Amino acid sequence: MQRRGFVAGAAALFLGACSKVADSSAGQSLFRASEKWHRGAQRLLGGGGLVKEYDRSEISPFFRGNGSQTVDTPEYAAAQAAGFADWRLEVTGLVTHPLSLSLDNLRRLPQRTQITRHDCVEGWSAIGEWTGPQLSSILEGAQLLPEARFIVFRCADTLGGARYYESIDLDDAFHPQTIIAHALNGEPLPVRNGAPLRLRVERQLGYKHAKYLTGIEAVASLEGIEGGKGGYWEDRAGYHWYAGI
Ligand SMILES: Nc1nc2c(c(=O)[nH]1)N[C@H]1C(S)=C(S)[C@@H](COP(=O)(O)O)O[C@H]1N2
Ligand SMILES: [Mo]
Repeated sequence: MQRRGFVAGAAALFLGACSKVADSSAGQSLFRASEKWHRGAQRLLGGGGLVKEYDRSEISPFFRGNGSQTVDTPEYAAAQAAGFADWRLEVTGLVTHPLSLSLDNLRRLPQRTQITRHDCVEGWSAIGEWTGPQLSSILEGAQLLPEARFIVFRCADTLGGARYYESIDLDDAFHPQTIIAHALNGEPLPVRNGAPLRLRVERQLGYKHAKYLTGIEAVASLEGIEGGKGGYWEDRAGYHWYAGI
């Protein structure tokens, strides 16, 4: 019953967020999606479970930035100057209801806050408190088509001339600790950490946590997307696509 209340609330928010969504069909599809979600969640909780969450006292005094530390375009500078008021997260690909979500839309979804440890392959770690909606709520609103198997994350920054991107499977996409974070340690995300939106996918290494998010795309296969290996570093340096910790 609690779940139903939550889903009804999420449906109302998405109806407000997206004019493409027709009232009754969206409501029904959210119920169906929630049942599917529940099966997935039970499987996950029975299997892998949650990664460790830390105490407030363990938060690192400074969460360093790594890789891109800003987005070097006039558009990003303008967006930053405007407090990211016009930033949109586009939800596209194999979904019934494409969405275009503002930061306000994302802040009004049910929020999850988690204090986790970030591990970078370059040999450093930091503990931070991240807040944002679960990716699962967003995907419930968009309603994945049955062919969807991966979620691709599109970023605003380029590194060495190529756009950063990442991807995860649906197990990680629907994991309770997978969130689209808009805040770090109770403040809007600093630019170096991916303002205004970044992925937290807590069972995997740092390079999977795409910063400067502009889009989420549901796809059936990673073939044909950029270098075809599912991520910026996977394409270039042979990093593993599944970077489980
Ligand atoms: N868009 C984008 N996302 C990115 C990167 C990047 O360069 N661009 N670097 C990755 C790497 S290797 C790490 S360790 C983390 C660093 O996150 P931080 O800058 O918040 O420390 O972001 C990841 N996500
Ligand atoms: Mo990293």
